[in-house]
Amino acid sequence: MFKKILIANRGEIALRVIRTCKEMGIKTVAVYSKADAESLHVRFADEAVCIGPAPSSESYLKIPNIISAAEITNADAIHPGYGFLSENAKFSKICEEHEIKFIGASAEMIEKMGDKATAKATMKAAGVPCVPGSEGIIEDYDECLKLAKDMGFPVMLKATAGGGGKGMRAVWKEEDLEAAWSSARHEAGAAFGNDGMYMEKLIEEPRHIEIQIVGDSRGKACHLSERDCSVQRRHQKLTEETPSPFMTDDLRKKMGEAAVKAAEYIKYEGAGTVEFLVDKHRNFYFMEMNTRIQVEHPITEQVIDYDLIREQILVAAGVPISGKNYFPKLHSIECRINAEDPYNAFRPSPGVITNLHAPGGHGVRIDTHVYSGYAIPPNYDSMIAKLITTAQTREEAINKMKRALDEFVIEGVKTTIPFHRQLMEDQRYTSGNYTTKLMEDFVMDEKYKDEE
Ligand code: MV4
Repeated sequence: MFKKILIANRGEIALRVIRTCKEMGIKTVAVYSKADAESLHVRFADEAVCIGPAPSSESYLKIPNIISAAEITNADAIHPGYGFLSENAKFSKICEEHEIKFIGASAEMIEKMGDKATAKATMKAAGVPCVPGSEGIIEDYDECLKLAKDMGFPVMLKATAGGGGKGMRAVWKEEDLEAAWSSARHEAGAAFGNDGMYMEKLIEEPRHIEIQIVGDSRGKACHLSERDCSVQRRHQKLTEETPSPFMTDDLRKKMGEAAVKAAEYIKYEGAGTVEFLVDKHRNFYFMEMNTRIQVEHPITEQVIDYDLIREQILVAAGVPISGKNYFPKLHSIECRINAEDPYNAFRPSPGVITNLHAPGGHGVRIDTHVYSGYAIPPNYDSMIAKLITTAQTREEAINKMKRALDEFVIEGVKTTIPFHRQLMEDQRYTSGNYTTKLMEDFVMDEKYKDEE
């Protein structure tokens, strides 16, 4: 087993990894930027190394600084968390070259799954259902037009290097195709330095349902059921839940089997997520595979009583998995509490938290790095806490969430708490009958505003 793990991340996920390491008797090294000197991950780790100034590009993304920190402290593994270097093939490779175990995917795997057209072709070969569309990259506009006409509108143009909706266009009729093709291609080229495009049939009003998987070094994989992540705004998830209110036992079995097939086909090692689009007829299609631990992993942990970070560490150390699949026994919901103003287009609201009271009680979990007096730096993403409630049923988990949101006091900055209060009472949410379109016409009601 590893003796010392360096955590190449910040915020709540750095703390989350440190907690499991402590429970496993593994020493920890925190790295931090100058903006994070007062952060809890620095305080709770056994050692801490400053790796540069506030901008991520000069600290949390600076590979030589992180490798140096690992070498100075004699860390034998690096946990990258999510974001930053977690899906950076070069970093994974450099760790390997320095004989530091990267607790994540191999460079080869990251490259294969990071290129969406390649990932899709791989999954199709594995026998995982994919959205009908082009065979790989489209050569030119002539081919694009022919494909769209053969397939029939509406279609979706996607950038192979894409993610977060960049370089993606839904096209409903032929006269809009050429403009969409060229603007999506330019957007992708500028954003990723890769303007490769592919095409799919548009899935209307889909749900985003993902399957958590774990694979081991013997090539065996298992799944840990689904998370419904359909509540998103501009490709940012706001809340997630498991089980999905749209799920059936039969669909869970099929999607779980497809995800395991995907993982075993590529001999996936570690924790990963296979994302699917699910249409209104409960057809499901492979969308993307994430080769990292995800923000929303705690809801899975809550309903199947399993520590995913511990499992990542064990698998990275070569311990085989049990091989059995896991099914939810409870219902769990996560609300991402961001320092953003939901009444002002979710604009970031950095600053000092002047007063904080976190909710508690049965079935309430909070993963956070913030405290009263903490200054939220403007340099990083705005998530400051994850509020997770778990109960026997969805209705109870929602009621518990409402209660916990009402107890939560965060003063000094605007937060998304009022949004979540409203969502938990929105009929579209409470009925469970929501899709990725939910946020398109969501209007904040003043009555959920905190009194000032
Ligand atoms: C789609 C789609 C409809 N049809 N593909 C958005 C991000 C990217 N990774 C894939 N996405 C989509 N792909 C086809 N063929 C709709 C989306 C989509 C979406 C997917 C999941 C969650 C939220 C979304 C919001 C808008 C569009």
